[in-house]
Amino acid sequence: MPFRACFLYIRSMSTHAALKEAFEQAGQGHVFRFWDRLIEEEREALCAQAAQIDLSEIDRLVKELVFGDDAHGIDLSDLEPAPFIPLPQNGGNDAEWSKARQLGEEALQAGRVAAFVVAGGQGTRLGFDGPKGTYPVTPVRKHSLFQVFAEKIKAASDRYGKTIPWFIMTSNLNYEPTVRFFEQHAYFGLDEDSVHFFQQGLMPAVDYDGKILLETPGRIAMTPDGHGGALRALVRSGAVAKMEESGIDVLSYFQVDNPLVKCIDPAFIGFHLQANSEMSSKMLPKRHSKEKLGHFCIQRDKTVIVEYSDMPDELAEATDENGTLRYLAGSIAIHTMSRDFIKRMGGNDTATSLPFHRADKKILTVTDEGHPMQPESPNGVKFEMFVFDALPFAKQPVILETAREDDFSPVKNAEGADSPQTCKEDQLREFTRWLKAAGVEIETDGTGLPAVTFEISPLFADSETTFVDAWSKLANPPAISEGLVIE
Ligand code: UD2
Repeated sequence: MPFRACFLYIRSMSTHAALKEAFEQAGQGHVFRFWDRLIEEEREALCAQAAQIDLSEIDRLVKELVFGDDAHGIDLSDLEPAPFIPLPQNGGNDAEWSKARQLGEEALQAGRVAAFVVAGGQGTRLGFDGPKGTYPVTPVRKHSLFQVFAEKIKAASDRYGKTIPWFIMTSNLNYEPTVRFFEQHAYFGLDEDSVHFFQQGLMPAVDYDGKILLETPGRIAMTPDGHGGALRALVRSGAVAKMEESGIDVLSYFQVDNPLVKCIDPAFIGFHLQANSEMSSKMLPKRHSKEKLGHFCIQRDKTVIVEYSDMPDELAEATDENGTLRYLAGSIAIHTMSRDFIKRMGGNDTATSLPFHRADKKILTVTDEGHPMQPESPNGVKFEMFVFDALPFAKQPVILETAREDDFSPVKNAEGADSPQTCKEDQLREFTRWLKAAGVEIETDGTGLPAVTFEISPLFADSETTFVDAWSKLANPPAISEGLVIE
């Protein structure tokens, strides 16, 4: 045997022996059951995966979340609806909003803010093959979600005179194609050095007997650890250190599926800073009790979000004397976080570690003979952390109302609610409102949907105010017609 092969062989045998022993003691020795038929590289890779797994954590999670009485492990005691700061048009104080906006703008001009998108999910519901951020979402040009965000971030950077760095969390499922997509599109006009990709952590999936699943005879089924893994990953990837070096202390967090999001919202940043908050979140009134948005609640003086699927019907459906939902405030997963909070939450202190949630999934695995097996119904459990579980740890959390039509229309499902069709229509309604605000007459149906499909580039305008201003400066404003792109 050549020297290197011999060295690798001896090393993998000794690593293997130690790992196998530890896995056997933890009742997970089956992970190595195909060892004899693996080639050297596969053995190395399997050992590398196995070495990442915290067996005592898996043992605890299996006991709590797979076998536990309350398998979802959610504490629903003492919940009350959470208060929020309303929009000016809904009773909020105009002067306070202006002051907050100004404070946020000052922070942006001082270069204190970075953008952050979580894009490590699989997007299985949409049935789109590829990283979700590459989904062609705009009505005319079919620009990708990533391009929309990139252009909004560029527009804000130009407006405030400071480059806004952008952190992008991917996972083992989509890191390479995501980076390639940005390279192919020349970073959508952003400075390449201001875009930072990193991967989130992984957790092994287990079957209903609590046994770690193999994806192939030589590979453990490892899956992303949920968007809550962002806090650890921001620290471990060096993103927090980068923020420190460049004087950034505020992170604007959003999800990859929502092209309407104000990636950078000065008023939101301002309210967060003014309150000395560590983590702030946007809310909007739920359309109905079953809308798939987490519920903002207060639980024993702490602000918490209870995911819609965990909220008991009698609470979700409860109404006040006016017939309004008691738990009206829905979370649209837009947050502002302070850098030091991320550092504290993403470190190794178990006192600040986020809980794991159980997700029952169809997990590709192998038969006893080692043949691939794609299950037709859920065959196991993934463990995921949710970023909003950081809220109860945050000092002075602010919950701020936002207008749905200006901030939220996600692409989640192939059809029906939150689909490409509803999202396209919501983009068109927003563009139309901006045109009307600029005094342009445009025919719409009763829902504000225009008869023609057109598009406004975020580089032309990214809000009603910026649109009205930019439009007023056009020497020859175009007629609004099918396929028009205002850029
Ligand atoms: C989320 C919220 C829901 C509501 C809704 C608004 C949870 C559990 N629920 O529901 O309350 O706010 O959004 O749209 O968050 N992701 C990762 N890594 C992972 C898993 C997910 O980066 O391991 C990203 C994913 O790429 C996406 C975001 O997190 O950008 C949301 O993921 P989702 O589609 O699973 O969340 P959803 O729609 O169930």
